[in-house]
Order: sequence, then structure tokens, then C-alpha cells
Amino acid sequence: MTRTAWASCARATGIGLAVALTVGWGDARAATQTARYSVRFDGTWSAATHPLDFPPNPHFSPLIGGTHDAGVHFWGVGELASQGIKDMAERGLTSPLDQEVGSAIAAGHAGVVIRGGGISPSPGMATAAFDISQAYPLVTLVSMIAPSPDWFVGVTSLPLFRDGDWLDRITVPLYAYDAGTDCGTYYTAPNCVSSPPEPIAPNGAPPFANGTGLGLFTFTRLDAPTAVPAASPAALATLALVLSGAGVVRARRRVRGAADDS
Ligand SMILES: [Ca+2]
Repeated sequence: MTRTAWASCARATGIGLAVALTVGWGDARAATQTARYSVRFDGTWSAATHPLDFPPNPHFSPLIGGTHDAGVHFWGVGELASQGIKDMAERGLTSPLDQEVGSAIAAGHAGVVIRGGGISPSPGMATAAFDISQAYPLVTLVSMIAPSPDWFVGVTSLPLFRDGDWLDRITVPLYAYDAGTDCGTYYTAPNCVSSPPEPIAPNGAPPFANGTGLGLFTFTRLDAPTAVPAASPAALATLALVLSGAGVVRARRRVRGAADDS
């Protein structure tokens, strides 16, 4: 029986959904086409984690990204940065990266633009929420390390649908990348155009030589069905008893109602 059918059944018999939840959908439930997630961005970057040349006003720019399929991606190690990635990494702008996701939506390869808060100052926390579908099960999300020449953190093409179902939760450590568009080598370096531009790469600048991460993304599913064990024969028997009992009660009410009319 499908979940919808269970709910209809529960409504029809006048018993609460709680009875249906008691037996649960268990492992038999099919993955939903869509899911809703929150992402919590914990910025841990601080003078304690990255003491070398730690800058004043440490912050992360507003989260920007999107959901998409494997037919498109917005950045990757070894590739030249798009204008959207360049402007995000150098200036903390959410546009035109949002327009690049918008173009992918129009082309049938992306689902939604994801927008969220920034962190100021770091360490700190920001959040975003978004809907995602099996058609566009990958997430790309980025934020500028600021101040910096062209340094950023983020994920690219992170799958939230795996092995036939949506992940309940996934935490991703964040490390610094270099967008390859500015040749500055320290946080507050003056503007320096990389000509020609270099591919995006793990950030080898001195402040990150200690290999310490700058934060975490934690994606948590918001609409997951209640986690319960699979229905046992005993639980199904109990449900059958409750359902038949409910039918008896309804029949008795009809009889009593008829008696009252007489
Ligand atoms: Ca650079």
C-alpha cells in the first residue's frame, strides 16, 4: 500500500495517522521524486586555525549555487573559472553565477538557484534551504574567503540522491580553492590579474599550508518521513484489529442514530 493510500485509509476510518506511522513505511517506501534540504555553513576559519597573516574583517560571502544534473557543472579543479566563479571568488558577488545557473535551468540542466547568507565575521554560521528533485540531484554551492585575492570554498556536483534514496544528512569539510584569476598570494594583496588565467586548483597559498579546513557544509533533509522500523506481522495484525474496531464503532453509531430517530 502506498503512503497516500495509507493516509486515505486512515482518514476514511477516522483513526489518526499515528496508527499508520506506528507500523511505518519501513524499507518498502519508495524514494520521493523531490526532497527539501537545509544547508548549514559553519565557518571555522579564524586566527586560531590559520594564524599566518590572518586578515582583519574575516568573512565569507553569501552562499550561491544551484541544483543540477550531470549535463552541466559550474566549476571544477583543473578548469578555468567562469565569470560567475571569478566574480564570486574575487568580489563575493552572487551574480552572474546566479545567471549561469539560470541559463542551465533554461537549458533543462538545472533545477533551482540556491541562495543563502554569508558569515561575518568568521568564525560564524549561515544557512540556506532549497528543494531538489531526482531530475537535478546534484548541488553546487560556493562562498568567497574574504578578504582574499580569488579564494573560495564550496562543493561542486555533490550528489544528495544516492543508492536509490535521498541522504538524510551529509557533512562536507571545506578547504580553500584558488579561482586562478588573481595572482595575489596573501589575503590583502592588491589586485593582480592572472594573465592568462590559471585553472582552478586547491589553494597552495602560504596561509593554507597547514592543511586545516575552513569550515563545514552540513546538508540535512527537512522532509524525510519519520524514521521507523519496517512493519512487522504483529504490527500489521494490530492495525487490522484497529481498523476493524473502527468499523464496529461506526456501525454502532449508525444503529444508535437510527434508534434515536425512532
Ligand atoms: Ca589566485
